[in-house]
Amino acid sequence: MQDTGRFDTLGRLEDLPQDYRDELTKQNLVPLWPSLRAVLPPHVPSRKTQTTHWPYQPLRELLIKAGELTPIEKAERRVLVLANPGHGLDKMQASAAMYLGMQLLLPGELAPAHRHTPNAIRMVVEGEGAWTLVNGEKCPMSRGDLILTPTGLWHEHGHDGDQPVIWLDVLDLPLVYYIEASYHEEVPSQTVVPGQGAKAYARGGVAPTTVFQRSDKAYPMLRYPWADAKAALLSIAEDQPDQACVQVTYINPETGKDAENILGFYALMLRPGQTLTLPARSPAQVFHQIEGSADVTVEDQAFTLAEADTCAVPGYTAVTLKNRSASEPAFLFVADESPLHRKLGVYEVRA
Ligand code: 1HN
Repeated sequence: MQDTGRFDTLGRLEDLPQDYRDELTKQNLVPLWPSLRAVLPPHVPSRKTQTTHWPYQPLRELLIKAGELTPIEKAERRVLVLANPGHGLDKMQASAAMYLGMQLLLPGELAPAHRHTPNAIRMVVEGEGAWTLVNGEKCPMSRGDLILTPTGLWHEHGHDGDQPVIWLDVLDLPLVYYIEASYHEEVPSQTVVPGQGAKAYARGGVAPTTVFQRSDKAYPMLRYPWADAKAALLSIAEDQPDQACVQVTYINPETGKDAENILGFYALMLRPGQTLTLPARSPAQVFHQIEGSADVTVEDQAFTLAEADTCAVPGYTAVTLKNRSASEPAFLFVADESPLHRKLGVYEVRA
């Protein structure tokens, strides 16, 4: 046989004498070679994340039921976690780095103030009258609004309306927990301070300035109203009729960088009848249907994202989205692990 310099079949654990293996264990040692191919598979990583679809209607029914079964005082945050079965439901992971939860706040309820090391965002799914207070800034919640609660910022949720309010929480909790950096702190309450980033940065190309100083806040903008993101998508689509991917990134308006450090957030518009294939990229992604509906194809799986449905897709996987309407645009919110992959130098797009 010709020597290729390749070692195709590595030794197994069972190939080693039992007394040798026992001695390794006693010394807290393990041989690498039986596991080498598992941790470094050829060309494509192994992924626990499975393509998973969470239709909104059954989830909503169970969440409303949770509102009857569990008072807010017994929950602090009344959330049903969207758990990816590939990771095991008890791990509360949508992907390696992303946590997803659907949270219910009933009229008059208060989810008390705290802060934690994981970064979070809220994508508002239904209801009016709720608000999140983030480091003193009162952020009203309406369908499609994105609200940041980045690492270390105090936040609490309240509700002055008369119908249930539901939102999607996206956190980098699995990653922060994995690196053993996840903890929280409590505070009795926050004082409301005037001023809103959503107003201060509402016009493109100008930034608030005080005696020639720009804001030095790490997170100058906390609420991204859906009306503004949608208007941006519609005007991009109108201005560039040939452009296939009509997408915006939620950014820190002072730095132009991603709004948070670990996960990326985007809004995507599908033109009427459009089919869009997103190339395989290294980060896992989450899609949430804000308006309209889309057929989703991921490898050999196909399903429909109806309004308010959510799905997770593993990294290194192409995704095809088809707007089911021939007359109306469809809008999706996307969360992914791109900022993390880029910072770590492992970000890839595969042709
Ligand atoms: C959290 O703080 C919230 O503040 C929601 O609404 C979900 C999941 C895990 C850890 C912290 C919130 C959370 C969370």
